[in-house]
Amino acid sequence: MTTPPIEHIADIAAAIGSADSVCVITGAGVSAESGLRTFRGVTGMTAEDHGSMASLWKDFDPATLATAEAFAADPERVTRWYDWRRLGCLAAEPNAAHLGLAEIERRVAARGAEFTLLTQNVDRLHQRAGSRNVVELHGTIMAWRCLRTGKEVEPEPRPFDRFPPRSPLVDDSSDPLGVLRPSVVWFGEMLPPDAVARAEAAAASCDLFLSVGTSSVVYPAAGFIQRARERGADTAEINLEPTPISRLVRWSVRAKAGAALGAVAAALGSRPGP
Ligand code: BV8
Repeated sequence: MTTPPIEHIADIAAAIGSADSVCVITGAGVSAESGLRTFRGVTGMTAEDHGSMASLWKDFDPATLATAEAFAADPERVTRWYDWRRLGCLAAEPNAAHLGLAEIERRVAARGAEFTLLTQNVDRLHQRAGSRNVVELHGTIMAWRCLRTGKEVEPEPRPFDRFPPRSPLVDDSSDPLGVLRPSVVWFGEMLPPDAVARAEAAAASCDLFLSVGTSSVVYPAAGFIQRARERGADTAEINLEPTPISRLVRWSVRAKAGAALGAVAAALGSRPGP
């Protein structure tokens, strides 16, 4: 049985091809096809698709662990969870969604137009796929911050040997602040001001705002689309299931991010011009 064509691909490709500025926001759904678990909702993946990532995940609830309070209460448990996720991200490969967005960025930039990729993901798969203008709204699991100095380090790609991990920037092994926490934005924490400023500017100046693989329930990330709508930009969403923005966007695509973004990149490639 042939799969039906994905709707609105030609419309989205045409909007990208004629835009002076494109702003895309992604969430965990873009990394689902790389085997990384999402926070909420369906993924269309099975437990075995996630391999070892499926085993421990069921014991951990991100909403309760992705907080400074959880870290203060049990730094060992929280840093074990984040180190396990970090190793899962390192073992994962970018999928067709990441590669499609990198190709779309290359084509937009080749025309001299602006392309900004806002991501809520902390896995660095966009950068590994070749995306360049990436704004990490929620930080990254690949960097960890010393509580004593506030400085960031990028740990080696192997498991920490103790939890919470000791900071290499603090010699005094008895210093209780001589430990590392993941450089991600926890619930209740402010987003990096420079990331917010870049996101606001991109959303407020784009001709097309495309939301991919996010449940659009976490703020302020879920609010940037409003800046684009206020400007009268075209808006589109690619997501496996309906979200609070599905009825607001001009083109709502119910499909897997890999297939949809691959189709958009292909449609762009078949258009005249660079
Ligand atoms: C803050 C990093 C000031 C850590 C994360 C209004 C304004 C401001 C704040 C708030 C507000 N209302 C409430 C708040 C507080 C809170 C918030 O938004 N809570 C929500 C839950 C109601 N916001 C904050 O705390 C933020 N801080 O604003 O500070 C402040 C403080 C207190 C009070 C007021 C103001 C900080 C938010 C950042 C939290 N950190 N992560 C980590 O990764 O561990 S958030 C976490 O959720 C991840 O970053 C994740 O990316 C993000 C959003 O989730 P999604 O990416 O959307 O993933 P999800 O699983 O939900 O959805 C995936 C979607 O993909 C699904 O729809 C699925 O159908 C789809 N899908 C799956 N597979 C595929 C697919 N689609 C296509 N293809 C597929 N293959």
